[in-house]
Amino acid sequence: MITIAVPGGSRQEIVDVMMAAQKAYGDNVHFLVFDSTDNLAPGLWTYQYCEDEEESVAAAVKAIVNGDAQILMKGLVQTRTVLKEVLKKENDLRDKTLLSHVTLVHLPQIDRQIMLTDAAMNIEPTADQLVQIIENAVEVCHSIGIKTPKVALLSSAEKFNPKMPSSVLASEVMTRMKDYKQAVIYGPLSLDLAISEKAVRHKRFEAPIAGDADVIVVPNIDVGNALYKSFVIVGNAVNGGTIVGAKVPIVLTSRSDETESKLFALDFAIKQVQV
Ligand code: COD
Repeated sequence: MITIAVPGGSRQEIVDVMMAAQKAYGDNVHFLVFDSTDNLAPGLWTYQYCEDEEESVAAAVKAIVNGDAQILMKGLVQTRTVLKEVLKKENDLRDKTLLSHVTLVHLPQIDRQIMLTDAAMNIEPTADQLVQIIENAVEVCHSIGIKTPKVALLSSAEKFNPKMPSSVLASEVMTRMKDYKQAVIYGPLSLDLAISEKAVRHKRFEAPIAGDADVIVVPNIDVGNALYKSFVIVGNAVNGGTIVGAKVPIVLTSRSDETESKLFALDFAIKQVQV
């Protein structure tokens, strides 16, 4: 059985997710809810009263540290509060040097799943940090069965432009990862050439990644966040976001995500735990 600690979990939109998860997984999942109110049906989950958001987050992270839960899922609390608690040295939850955000995106219009990183944690990564972000995402790909993922370094154009920061960043990452064997890394690449085979045909583009990227690596959080939200709002995508590189996966959903997206994110985290 997998136990999931949920700070701010007794709010209706989170209750909906937990009920959907119990329908999908039955007794294989159990929730520990930390909140100031309890509107849950008794027996379905374990509730612990907490005075406020900070206390809920601290108690949920403590449940992870003590080994009482294997996944942390953000309820209706601030993302920053969760991330800051997870990063506290005394909690010793860092597994890799850098924690990062990986979103599994189901894009119905091209009938594909891709990963997007980092749309929610690292604000302006350096080239060295981007290498770690890529390694974290590749590890996730391996854990869900993608053996040699294709990793596209996003920019606005495929041609190197020394005046364009994302282009320079992509080129620096390419240099650092030239001997990397666990994935195909390629950039700079524009979004269309990374994920659209139609655009590739149209532009007669040829490269190790040509419309078939498994992972989109963004140069900074603003690009990632805008892409995450536009995939959902205009692309009808279902997104599942997790923080990786910690000792347990952390499910980070956005308040505006539908129940389906939140459940998709939880399912993505469960797959990572079941390796
Ligand atoms: N991985 C590992 N350690 C880290 C990371 C990381 N990604 N980020 C910071 N640390 C370590 C630092 O090395 C340091 O030891 C300590 O944590 C504190 O570092 P600060 O002072 O730079 O970090 P904070 O606490 O001010 O901020 C860390 C956040 C992750 C909260 C910050 O980067 C942030 O606000 N990110 C965006 C979160 C957000 O708002 N997302 C929602 C939009 S989708």
